Amino acid sequence: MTTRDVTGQADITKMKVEKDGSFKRLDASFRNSIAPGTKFEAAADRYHLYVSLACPWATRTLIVRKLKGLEDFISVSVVSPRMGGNGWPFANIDPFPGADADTVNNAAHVKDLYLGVQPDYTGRFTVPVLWDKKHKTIVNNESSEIIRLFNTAFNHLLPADKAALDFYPEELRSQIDELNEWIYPNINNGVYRAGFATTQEAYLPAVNDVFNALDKVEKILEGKDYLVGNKLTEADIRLWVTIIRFDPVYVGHFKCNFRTIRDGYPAIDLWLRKLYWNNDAFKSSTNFDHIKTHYYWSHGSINPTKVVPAGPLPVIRPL
Ligand SMILES: N[C@@H](CCC(=O)N[C@@H](CS)C(=O)NCC(=O)O)C(=O)O
Repeated sequence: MTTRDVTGQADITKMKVEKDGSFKRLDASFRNSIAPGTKFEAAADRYHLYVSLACPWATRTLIVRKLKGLEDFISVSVVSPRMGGNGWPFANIDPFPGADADTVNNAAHVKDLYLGVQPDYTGRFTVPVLWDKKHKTIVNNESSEIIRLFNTAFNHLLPADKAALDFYPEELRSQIDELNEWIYPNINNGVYRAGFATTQEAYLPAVNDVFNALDKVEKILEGKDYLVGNKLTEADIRLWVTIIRFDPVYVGHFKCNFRTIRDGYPAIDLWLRKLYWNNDAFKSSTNFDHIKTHYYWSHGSINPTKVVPAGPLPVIRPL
């Protein structure tokens, strides 16, 4: 552990923005793989996933864990959505409905996991965290890499039908990569660039990027169930976690209010609702109470009253 003052790293309201008022996301720090013959090998009951049900990046990992049938291989702890001065708390500190205590490390906050592994860690204390119970350390804290690990690393231990599921298939990789390349900066991270901007000059280009990219996605999804290759891929999963939060949070809290998804983007909205209502991996990984509470409660610089809006009603429309 450490005796350093880490409030600047843990408290989102003290997060530094760039001089021009724009938000730049730091790269994740723990980037290991799970592979045969390495320090981290696939095994049953060895790995643990720390998530927030509010966090879009963490939700990607939960969806892929469920789709691949990895529930018995990778246990999960859900933090409280109320991220405060010490970052994400576990339920023993903040018993929010649906939050868990940390039964693996007995941590009070997610920051304790990072500082326990690396006392001089200077990054942010983010979720998701993929934890190795054998070496008592962090394997990876970058969701885009964790979903690729889940996609293949446990295949030899899984039943054939689950092993065969491939959300990053060889033949579609270049198309998936190409989509990820503009969807990530303009939509996934674009909503944060708009919402965390502290000047009009930083906000305006960011919000324009979001809606220009949504216009592009709308065209791609017209008459289609999936973004690429007529099958579910990681490109859908990566985009979906942002779109499901759009009307409930990003329209209001992050000022992304040119249009809502439900009334402005019929093809995206249908794709969103079909995945939510027809595929339990998506629905069971979504908790609107955690989502709304987290953003409106935790970002004191954007919403100092912490009042959580009651709408939209319904939070997602039926099919
Ligand atoms: N690159 C990371 C980003 C994860 C991330 O930013 N998570 C947010 C929650 S949505 C977080 O934990 N933030 C805490 C903080 O910055 O203090 C990933 O995709 O896994």
